[in-house]
Amino acid sequence: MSSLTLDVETMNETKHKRLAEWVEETARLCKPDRVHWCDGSHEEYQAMLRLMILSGTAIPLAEDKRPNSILVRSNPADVARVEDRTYICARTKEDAGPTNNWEDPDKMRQKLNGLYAGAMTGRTMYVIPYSMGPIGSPIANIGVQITDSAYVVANMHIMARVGTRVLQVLGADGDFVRGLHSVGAPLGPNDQDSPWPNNAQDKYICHFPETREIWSYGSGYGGNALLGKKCHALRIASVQARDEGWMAEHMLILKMTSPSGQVKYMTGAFPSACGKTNLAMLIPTIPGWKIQTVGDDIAWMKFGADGRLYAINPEHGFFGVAPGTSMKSNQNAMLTATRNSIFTNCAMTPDGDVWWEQMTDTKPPELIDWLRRPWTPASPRKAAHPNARFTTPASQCPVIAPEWEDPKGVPIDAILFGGRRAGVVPLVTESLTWQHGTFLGATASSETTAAAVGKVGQLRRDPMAMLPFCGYNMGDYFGHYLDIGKRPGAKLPKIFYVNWFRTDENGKFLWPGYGENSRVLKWIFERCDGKVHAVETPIGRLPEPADLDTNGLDLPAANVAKLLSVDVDGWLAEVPLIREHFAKFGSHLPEGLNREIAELEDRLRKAKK
Ligand code: SAT
Ligand code: MN
Repeated sequence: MSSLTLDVETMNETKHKRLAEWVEETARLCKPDRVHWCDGSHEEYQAMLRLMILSGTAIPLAEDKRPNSILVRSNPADVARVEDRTYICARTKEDAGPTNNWEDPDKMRQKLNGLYAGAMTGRTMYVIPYSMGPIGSPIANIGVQITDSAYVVANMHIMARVGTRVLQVLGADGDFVRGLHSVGAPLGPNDQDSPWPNNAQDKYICHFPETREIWSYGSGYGGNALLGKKCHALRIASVQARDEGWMAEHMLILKMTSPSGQVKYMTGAFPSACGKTNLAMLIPTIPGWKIQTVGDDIAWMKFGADGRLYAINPEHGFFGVAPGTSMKSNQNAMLTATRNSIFTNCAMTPDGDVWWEQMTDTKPPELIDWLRRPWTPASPRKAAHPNARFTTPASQCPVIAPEWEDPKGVPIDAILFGGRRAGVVPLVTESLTWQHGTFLGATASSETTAAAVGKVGQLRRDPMAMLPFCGYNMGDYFGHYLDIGKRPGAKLPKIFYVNWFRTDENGKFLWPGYGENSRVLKWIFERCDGKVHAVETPIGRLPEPADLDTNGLDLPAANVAKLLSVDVDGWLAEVPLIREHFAKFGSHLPEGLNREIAELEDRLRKAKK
């Protein structure tokens, strides 16, 4: 039996009968050696780090390099979200829709109950009360995650507000999302624990939207295991949002301030690992402009009394992709993760720091790679896993906006959609109407990244960057967007589509990206007030080269022209692909989107004549 126990003990302080009963029931099923109610204290966080270090899960990093930080290496079979093992167990297959895996809820419960039986033997069962969003905010929502992973507890401490103060808000009968998680690796009396326990045979990430439950089994990694994030804040919350008339979106939230002190808030939806964290913390290259961060991954938006959409960041930390992050590409993320951080699947330097691809211009002469093997620049392998991550407190971000924890949220002026597209899609497009903007979001497409298990670089439609995260029929989700747009008195944000990833014939990026994206944001900012020119084209409103601030940007005029041109033939070739994509949703596709594709085709054909 594992002799590792906690050196802080907490009691069940809840007066919530349903919660207490569920925890007892779960303990009877999973048979842990002990139950620990998380209080959310600093001491508890430190105890989790110590436990992980003692059990060989984590290595402490050098105090003079990354104070109070650890490196964790996962099992190579457990490195990313498992989309093919992720299920929406709605009452009917139709409710889950064509983009989700579905299984009958009763069947899935039966199967998982079998797997959970005795699954926590030899381990501690942790009960983590958490709030997604500032505690007590009218937009926030409470969940309780049960888990047998100390790694999950530590990560949840960073990513959400956790502990006793959440139980206080929950009171005796508050509603909460139930999340049950087990790594699926019970320990027998003589078993030696593995550094990264998980279940090699069975992994299930299941959602029961009607009862607001999450049952996760077999994986300890990221979105599979930190249930407050994608499972709760997107899949379950998207269902709550549909039912209650608000929006739960896979969006960063940023604050932009003009040289004259005017402020606008923007959200942006991009697929995993397409630069949301970079955009949220961007350092503008245009003089006098300022960008600050409210959130880097998820936005919950509700209408205020003034008819505007107010957004909160439900999270409390960043779970960012490490490779590619550097003082050049994202200085603010680097400065956030200098301390009190958890690094997963990064490489380690001989002096006890972490390293990953592109962190520095020159590669260190020797490293221990994420698979714990010696590594040198001559090694053919990558030193860090492409989906290596840092978990780091948002409050440490040098450009965190002072209002990032404002319980009422920030009023949104513009919504950005985007993806990674080498061709056809211009640098920026303003939608003609909310419905047209919904169409732009619904047809968003991107070349795949390493954030999910599967082939990298394949084109897939990723509507609103929600393909892996929408908890119900995506056709109905499009309908919900259109309903939001029809709300009486709504003062809606403008919707834009951006693509930083366009390349030339040789595969070279046409646009420098990163800080230079502020030029595009400036055009968007000024479009919100109608202060800058745009030209109406068949695909939407675009800046002409003169409308985009390219002062001091060393970019050939031909690049700018190409980035802002409308490839009529390319778009005409997209039309049947979009129709094919829409056809999947059958009768759930709202009529408004059918009209948009017909009108787009019509405008393109006229432009060709
Ligand atoms: O879902 S994760 O949190 O593991 C990462 C992502 O897909 O953005
Ligand atoms: Mn994400």
